[in-house]
Amino acid sequence: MPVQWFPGHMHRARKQIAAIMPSIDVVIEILDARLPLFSENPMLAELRGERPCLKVLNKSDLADPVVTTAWKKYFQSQSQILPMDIVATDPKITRRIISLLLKMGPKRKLLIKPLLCLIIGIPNVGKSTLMNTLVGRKVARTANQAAITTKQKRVHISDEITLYDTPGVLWPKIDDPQASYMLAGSGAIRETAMDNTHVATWIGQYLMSEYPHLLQSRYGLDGLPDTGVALLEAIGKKRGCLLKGAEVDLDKAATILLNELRSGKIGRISLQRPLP
Ligand SMILES: Nc1nc2c(ncn2[C@@H]2O[C@H](COP(=O)(O)OP(=O)(O)OP(=O)(O)O)[C@@H](O)[C@H]2O)c(=O)[nH]1
Ligand SMILES: [Mg+2]
Repeated sequence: MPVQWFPGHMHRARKQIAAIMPSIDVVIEILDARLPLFSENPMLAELRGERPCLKVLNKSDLADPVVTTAWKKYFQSQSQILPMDIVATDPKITRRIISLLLKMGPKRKLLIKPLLCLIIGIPNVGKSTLMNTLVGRKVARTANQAAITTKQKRVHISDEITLYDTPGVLWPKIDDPQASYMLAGSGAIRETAMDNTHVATWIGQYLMSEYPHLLQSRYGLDGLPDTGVALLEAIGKKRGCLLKGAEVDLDKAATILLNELRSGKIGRISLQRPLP
């Protein structure tokens, strides 16, 4: 199912990123640690070109740690790229990131011209959260919904570094069905742009194959069914999501599964693994 969700503010954001890129010293690209390649926007890679790039695998507290280690190795092999896994809400990351940015940028008299750093990434990966953490106070609104930031924002974090936060940008058409379902499952696509039950059915199937024990323990299931729809029915029954005539409300069960996946209640789950 191809997804087309590219509202007007994303068009504008893409143009603004292209306009400012020539003056940028270091790019901080935030990927979702649970699905690093699906969350890597090819359009942004083109705009970034050969600029030094700190690839931040954010929300690593929600991802399977073994898979995250494999992803860091994968990105280490790319030139001009430094990968690190973080939790953007954790103030302990600040010193490390700032010292890396200063090392990666060109050497110059910083007090005269601060290093210009641009935070980019798809919606809801934690760009504004990272900006707030690096600045040490709340300068940008954050929320667990895609497309919260709609305007580029500049903040001086010290005499040495100026940081730009940008609106999350997807690409005009996501053709790969697996990518679109996983992106929706992670929370990067507004729920109005995709069918919740379809997404949860797909994600449910994936979880049954990759993380069966976490599913069974979260929903108190003795065994697992064969299909994603049957899984939603089982979850709906356990949680009392019933319509008239004892039929399961699949939409409610889908919302439960997706919300509990996104908040980490099911466990630490990665939605993509590097190819062996
Ligand atoms: N568990 C967890 N949640 C995080 C982390 N970083 C950010 N979040 C949450 O993710 C949600 C989205 O964060 P934002 O900073 O608004 O994301 P954004 O990339 O700026 O999103 P847009 O402005 O819509 O593009 C918020 O609810 C944050 O609290 C993290 O490392 N771990
Ligand atoms: Mg934001």
